[in-house]
Amino acid sequence: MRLFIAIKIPDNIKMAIGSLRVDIPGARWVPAEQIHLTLAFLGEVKEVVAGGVTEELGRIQLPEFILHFSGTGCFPDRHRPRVLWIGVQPHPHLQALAAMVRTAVLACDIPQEERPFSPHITLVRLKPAPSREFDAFLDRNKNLTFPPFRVREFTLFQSILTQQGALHIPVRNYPLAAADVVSGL
Ligand code: 2AM
Repeated sequence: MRLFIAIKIPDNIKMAIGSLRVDIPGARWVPAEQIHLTLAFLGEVKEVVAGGVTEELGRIQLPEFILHFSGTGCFPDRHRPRVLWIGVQPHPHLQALAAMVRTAVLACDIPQEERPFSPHITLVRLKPAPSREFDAFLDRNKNLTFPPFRVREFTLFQSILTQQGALHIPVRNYPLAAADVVSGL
């Protein structure tokens, strides 16, 4: 099974993000209902390994925290855009969560990329050819903000690839501790 670990985004923010959709040549927009914040991508794993991941993730202990999304940007850069994203303001608990998830995944012998965790919300995947529409979108949305939201859990997802695109199915939610909430502001 193909797995990844992510933070779900509340419906009101997914709708607000979904409403940004405009015509950009070569762009494939992530369907609004699929928008998420990826913590780790596992790829194809055997069912027995998936069982181990489920167990390791269950050991993670971290308090709830508040996240803010703002602005837009692209990977690898504005001149060769492959991914257009919405920015996530840094938060120590988010970094800690990503690090703990990474440790849990590595403990199950699933390789992870070396590059540092760079939190983002993928909005568009596109051919690396900037266009007037693409530039206009980035300029128009560079100061975009969304209501903050409290992260209460993270989720192990299965991704099923179909001819209509990927289906993301939550396998298990892992609650964070409802302790003192640190806003990170
Ligand atoms: P991203 O869009 O946040 O960058 C589910 O498929 C998620 O896993 C995607 O949204 C993507 O995260 C990440 N992902 C998919 N394929 C990947 C790959 N080959 N390498 C790394 N991350 C991948």
